[in-house]
Amino acid sequence: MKITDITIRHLRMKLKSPFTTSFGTFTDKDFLLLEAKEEDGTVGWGESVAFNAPWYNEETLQTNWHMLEEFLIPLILDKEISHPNKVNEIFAAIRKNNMAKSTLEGAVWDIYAQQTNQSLASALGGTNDRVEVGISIGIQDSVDTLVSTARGFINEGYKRIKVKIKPGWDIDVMRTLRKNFPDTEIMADANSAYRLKDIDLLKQLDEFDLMMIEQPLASDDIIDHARLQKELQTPICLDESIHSLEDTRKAVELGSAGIINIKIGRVGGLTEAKKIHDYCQQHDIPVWCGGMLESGIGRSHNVALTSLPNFTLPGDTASSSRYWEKDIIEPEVIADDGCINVPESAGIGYTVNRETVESFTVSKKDYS
Ligand code: OSB
Ligand code: MG
Repeated sequence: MKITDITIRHLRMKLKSPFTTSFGTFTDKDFLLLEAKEEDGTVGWGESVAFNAPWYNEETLQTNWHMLEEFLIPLILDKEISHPNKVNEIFAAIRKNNMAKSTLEGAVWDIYAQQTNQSLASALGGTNDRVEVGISIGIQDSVDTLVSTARGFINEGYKRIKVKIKPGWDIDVMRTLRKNFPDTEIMADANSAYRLKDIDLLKQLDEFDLMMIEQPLASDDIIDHARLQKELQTPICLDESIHSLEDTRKAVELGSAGIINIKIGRVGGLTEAKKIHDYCQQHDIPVWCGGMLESGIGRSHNVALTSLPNFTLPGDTASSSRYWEKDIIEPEVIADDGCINVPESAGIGYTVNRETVESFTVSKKDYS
């Protein structure tokens, strides 16, 4: 295939309610949407999960735009691409910038799935037609609010509750949550808010029978996580520290994690995400698909990826309506009783509503 035209748009969508992590609060979601057109007119979409500031990792919406415009798009435009799994080889000379790479690679996968008349899930080798999801709850103003918020999502059927923690919002919060919901699958995500010196505090979390604790230590660490895991009963799940299959192999060999969170953008695209999935499957490491407060495009890619067989733990891809008054795809992503049906039609299996996309567009630029 040959990509002849690309459009990048900066979209801003208002979140229904603010989302707070240990690194900051989101009220709006600013992100890049990439539209690519193949020679035969087929259109594919990719979403960048980079935020507008470098809190989660070093990439931002603007650095992604720069990388795409100056380096990545010129490597793809009007060049013959034999298969979407070759895109990250084409990008190999460019270091890191995984979220930028993933934005373009995702659109190429979408085009390929449509041209071969299969769902994106099937194109990736997915086998599950219904995937389980949980919900990620940000840091709240009070524990009472957290408990009532969690109760609402549990009643909606979400398969597990993930709670953001940070120093001062951790042990007592998790104790109260466990007391209120003795039979619910619960986990905590620290987004790198602790260090190895906090080991005695982190060990107290073992008491609450959590499914896992996600990324307790530094965002670039796999050494201290291995030391911590030896002292903890609760499995550690790595998010921020995993950027590639190689990172995964090293973390698994060191014993830094018992579970891996796969985010397509963080690892540079669907091809690398699938490789990590396959490696973890061979090594009995369960995986789940993380979320980045995506719009419908990113959400649809997450659903397709989650259809692979080793996604045995509920992901973070909740219903569109948990985040947005109106999403940019139709139908919206719907989790009913905590499960999403994987679309079977060709490509991402959802239709992009161009009018809605335009209404959220802050700026755009064409490349051809
Ligand atoms: O660490 O998984 C994370 C949101 C923003 C940045 C990082 C993370 C998150 C979430 C929310 O946990 C996941 C979602 O609902 O999309
Ligand atoms: Mg996380």
